[in-house]
Amino acid sequence: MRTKIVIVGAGPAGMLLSQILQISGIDCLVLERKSRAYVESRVRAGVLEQVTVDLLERVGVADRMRREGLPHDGFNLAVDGELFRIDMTGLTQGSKVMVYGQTEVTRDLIEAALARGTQVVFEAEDVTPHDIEGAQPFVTYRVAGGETIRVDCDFIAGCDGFHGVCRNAIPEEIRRTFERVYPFGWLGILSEVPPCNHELIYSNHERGFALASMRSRTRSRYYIQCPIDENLDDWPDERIWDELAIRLGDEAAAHIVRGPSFEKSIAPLRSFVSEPMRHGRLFLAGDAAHIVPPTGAKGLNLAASDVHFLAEAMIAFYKDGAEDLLNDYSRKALARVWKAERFSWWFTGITHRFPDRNAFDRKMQVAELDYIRHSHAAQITVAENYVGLPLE
Ligand code: RFL
Ligand code: PHB
Repeated sequence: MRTKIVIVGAGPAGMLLSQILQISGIDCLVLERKSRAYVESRVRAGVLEQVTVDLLERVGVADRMRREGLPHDGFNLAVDGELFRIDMTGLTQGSKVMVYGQTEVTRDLIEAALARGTQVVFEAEDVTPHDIEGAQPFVTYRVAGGETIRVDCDFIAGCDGFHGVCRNAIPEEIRRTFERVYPFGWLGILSEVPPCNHELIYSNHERGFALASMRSRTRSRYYIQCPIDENLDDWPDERIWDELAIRLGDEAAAHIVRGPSFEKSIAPLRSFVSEPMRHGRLFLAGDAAHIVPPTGAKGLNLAASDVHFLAEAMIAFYKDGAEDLLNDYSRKALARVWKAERFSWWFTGITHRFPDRNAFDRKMQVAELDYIRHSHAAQITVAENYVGLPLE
């Protein structure tokens, strides 16, 4: 079997890439380890930058997002329960973000891909890239324990997330990794109740960070910082609601509507980058190459901007054989990745409680948030990063 590009992973990075290529007339095949139902039910990010929205528009997968997504032009920061607003749209040249769940983005992308006839193999086992340093790379996989299938291709796109196989196909002596693991996690819940505020609230509280987010006008997403080894059984819904009410403060708590959670999980926080993002005929995109802590809502958006750069490079290659964009992919993508890493690390640093920090450090956090509250210049910096830096 032969195709131009084998895409490993049917997450947002892989599915977006497949759709841009398909529309551009470039054959591709997507190989996904999990089932369609599993991929479509993973609950993750919720905030889309304009860059991501534009890409979804471009591949014709924006109808439901336009109908059901919530455009936001501001968000709130809180210190010990006192809120102040960052007017994203007023502080940038009119930029907004779109609140629309990653679960929905993935569903829309998979549905569109299948309708368009894109080949997506779910439950592909033992997916393995081969000969990435040569001119004729190929990928092998199996379905339901059957025979090994070989797919020859021009390029392999490693969109297989942090636990995928593609990153490790780059020889160890070429790869450099940079990492910070945070000594806490986020306990997140989804509940079918109206959000406590029409905009997000990121709260720094003595007891730890809290975030009030949403999926729709009737569905709330809340997070609280917790120890990484916390047992979910110790967090019945009532305890989570009580903690949210304290950490988000009286003003927000007055509007919290409690209800049963229908999803509850703890996510670890990590900053991670693997360089380079290209080796030979293998290109990495999204979580396969980098992870950010979720505080800046950048993970999914970085996956989308990587795909933008990679798709442009592949389209140029098939149009007139030009390799300069392919050669520049890693540099270009990493320049944006590192700036989002910096923002997510910084935002995590000023909003969370670190077990090894003392009362002085907390005073520094409060002073920094107070500075942001009263400085137009500081607010512009926060807003321009939050809405997403330009692609160049
Ligand atoms: P994904 O979404 O992880 O998709 C990778 C896909 O590759 C498949 N795969 C393989 N397929 C074939 N063979 C193999 N050997 C394979 N190994 C893996 C996987 O099954 C999967 O379908 O990566 P992608 O496409 O790069 O997208 C990135 C985003 O998903 C990610 O950045 C964000 O979701 C990160 N993230 C969050 N970002 C935010 O902006 N806000 C959030 O609130 C937020 N919450 C989260 C998150 C990531 C989490 N993870 C990864 C554990 C919460 C969690 C729990
Ligand atoms: C979410 O709604 O899941 C969400 C929103 C903002 C973040 C992280 C997660 O920074």
